[in-house]
Amino acid sequence: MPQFSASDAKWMALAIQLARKGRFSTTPNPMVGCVIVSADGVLLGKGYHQKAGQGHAEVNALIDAGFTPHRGAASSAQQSSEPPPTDGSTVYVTLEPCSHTGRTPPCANALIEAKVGRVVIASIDTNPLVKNRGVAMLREAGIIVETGLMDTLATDMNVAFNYRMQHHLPWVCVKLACSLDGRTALENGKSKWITSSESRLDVQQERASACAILSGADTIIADDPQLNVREAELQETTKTRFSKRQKQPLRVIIDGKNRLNSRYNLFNDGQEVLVFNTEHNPQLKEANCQQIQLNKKGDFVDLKEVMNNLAALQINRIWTEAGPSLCGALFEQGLVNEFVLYQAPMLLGNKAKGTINIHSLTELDDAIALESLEITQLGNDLKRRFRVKS
Ligand code: AOF
Ligand code: ZN
Repeated sequence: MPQFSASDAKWMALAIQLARKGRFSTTPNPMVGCVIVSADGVLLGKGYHQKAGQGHAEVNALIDAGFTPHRGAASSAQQSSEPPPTDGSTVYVTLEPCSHTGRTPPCANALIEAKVGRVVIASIDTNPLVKNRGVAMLREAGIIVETGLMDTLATDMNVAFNYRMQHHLPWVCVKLACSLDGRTALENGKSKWITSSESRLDVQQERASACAILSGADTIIADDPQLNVREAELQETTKTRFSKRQKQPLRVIIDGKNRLNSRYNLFNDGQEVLVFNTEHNPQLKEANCQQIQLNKKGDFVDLKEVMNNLAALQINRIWTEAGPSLCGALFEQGLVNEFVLYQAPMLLGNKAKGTINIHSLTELDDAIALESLEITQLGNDLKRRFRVKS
């Protein structure tokens, strides 16, 4: 493990901060930030990846430093007359520079062209097209490459992207809002707004960070929700304009018994919806949605197949807002990676509805174990984030 200095840590922390600016827009790509510093410690350029198909973080930072990469003959002329402004500089990048030609040319080549002297990388790219190849290309060109500075932070930031790359499955987060006695709604179905306005604004950020929002027919029938990101609400808390993102998260609805029809709100707002069922639903003829038929497993559409389909659509992070049956089935089938609980300080009593129906547990040893990651106070509510232990 290389020894990193305090100034290395300072620059990488800046690169991580920059990377996070892309959190609502990079999907299906990872978040990446990059900072370029001269040999005598002056900041030359910085950049981050904003959107798939647009410049990668390194290219944006090089341009900010006054060097335009990937210009072929023009670029050689630029380099032969005088050294590039990035000659001998150190590059701090949160993800291994790419080695492949995807939507854009390889960043490793851009850094070689720019004659940088040293590249410090936080985490290695889990994309099999890149993994360790970016490092090898840079080293072959004589550039000093050091890896692992703030690796955990950088890896966690892209946990959903990494999971899809490694397991060919999306990273599934289940959200629940409940009372102190673990209830979501009264027996008569009244559940709107048991949590504070702060929690509801926080949900907007979570939705905006997701590639897809998953729900079931039960929830659509009970609440007729829109399950979208409301730009004004997001802006209120993050000061980030959501419209910079190409599109809203894909709404994904499980309707195993074809109970939905085209009159529900989410089929009429012009944004994308994908419905998974087991037989084509003619009642959705007028709805703005795509239907995919899958096999049945128990009472449900086969949820593993749902996830396989979503991974094939390059969905990294799924935010689930669903009722107790779908949430329970996801847990029972081992498809949940993360759990976010908003808990409001009230008691709703025994007749109120529960949160997660899990039928299969009889022994304590079989309990689903969660690791607590974070506790935040939002108004009067507590938000808790857990990771499911694998
Ligand atoms: C980098 N810097 O800023 C990003 C990287 O299709 P493309 O060209 O956008 O490439 C996407 C892949 O490139 C993505 O899956 C990941 O492996 C890497 N992302 N790499 O050097 C960046 N966003
Ligand atoms: Zn790249």
